[in-house]
Amino acid sequence: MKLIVFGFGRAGGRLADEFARINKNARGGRGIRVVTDAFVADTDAGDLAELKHIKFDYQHRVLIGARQTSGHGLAGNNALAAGIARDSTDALLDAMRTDRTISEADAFLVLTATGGGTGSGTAAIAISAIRERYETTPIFAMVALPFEDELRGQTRTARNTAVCLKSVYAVADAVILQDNQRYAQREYSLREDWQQLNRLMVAPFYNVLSVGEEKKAKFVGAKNLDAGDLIQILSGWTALGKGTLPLPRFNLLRKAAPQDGRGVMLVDDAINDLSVHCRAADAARAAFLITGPPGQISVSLVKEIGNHLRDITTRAMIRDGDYPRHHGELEVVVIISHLSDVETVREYYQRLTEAD
Ligand SMILES: Nc1nc2c(ncn2[C@@H]2O[C@H](COP(=O)(O)OP(=O)(O)OP(=O)(O)O)[C@@H](O)[C@H]2O)c(=O)[nH]1
Ligand SMILES: [Mg+2]
Repeated sequence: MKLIVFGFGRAGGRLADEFARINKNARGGRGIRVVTDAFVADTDAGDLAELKHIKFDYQHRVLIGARQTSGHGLAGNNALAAGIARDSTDALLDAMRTDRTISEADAFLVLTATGGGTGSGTAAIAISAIRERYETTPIFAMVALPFEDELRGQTRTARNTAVCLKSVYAVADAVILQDNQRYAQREYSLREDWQQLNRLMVAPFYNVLSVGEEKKAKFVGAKNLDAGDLIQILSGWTALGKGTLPLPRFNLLRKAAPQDGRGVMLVDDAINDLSVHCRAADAARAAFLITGPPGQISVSLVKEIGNHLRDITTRAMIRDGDYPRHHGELEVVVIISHLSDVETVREYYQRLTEAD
């Protein structure tokens, strides 16, 4: 699957930059493209300048609201951002107009944090504008939710988050939730290290986007997971997680034992790793991709993974694929989508009604 990514605000811009980076890896290491083009819009000129992989021109790094903020950001004012976004939709669409790669992309991915001003206020308006122009291309959003300590006594962050979630959910085909707090819980240092945090958030996409783009027969598995499958699965509130299992060297030579529990372990690891706290049983759709050295992906392993995921999602329609690529480890990425309930989202909405 090939994406056009569009990041808004500081976090959105850095996440877009990270997608641009994995695309460079995919091109260099695999000879395929997973991102056709990457754009960023921000009210903060300094943050735009800091990005490393997004093309360095004003069409790919779009400064918006310069008149209102003189390039210094909005310090969390998401209402002002919405106004700026409405005035800037032409500039945003113009940035893409000259882009010949748009027609090659399978979907848009809009990226933002929910807690700030610029990204949280801009994302939904941008999605609507993109939708009007490119009617048939799916538009997915991926949003970074704030750390817990940002919510203490700071009602603006919580409020921005609720407003952003509501507005983006209303217009995007799917909203992938990435809770910063989930990552900080696992490793506190991620609270300080943005680059590492963003790498972890984007990492599950590398194989998931690559698998459907592989042309060489030896890298094509028994069952593909391509753009069509992903578009069918991605819908509404969505979470994803990655489970890995290192393979001892000697294991590579051995035939994998049938249904030996590794599939269950991989799925449980991925579910523990989900990008937002939610219940797999609330998902109406799900997908998994198993990546690993060819000899290690047996029919029985794929079956074991599928059965376990079916057990824990109970009612989800499941798409799956295998990708004979990795060396040295097995990786399973699980996507659970069309979630009927996400506790974290519910809590933000509740805070909003309480505050009013
Ligand atoms: N995952 C992730 N979260 C980030 C990053 N930078 C900031 N955040 C989070 O994003 C929220 C703030 O959003 P920003 O993206 O900085 O804000 P903005 O959209 O630029 O808006 P203003 O600067 O307020 O106009 C906070 O909850 C931060 O914890 C990042 O690089 N990655
Ligand atoms: Mg900013």
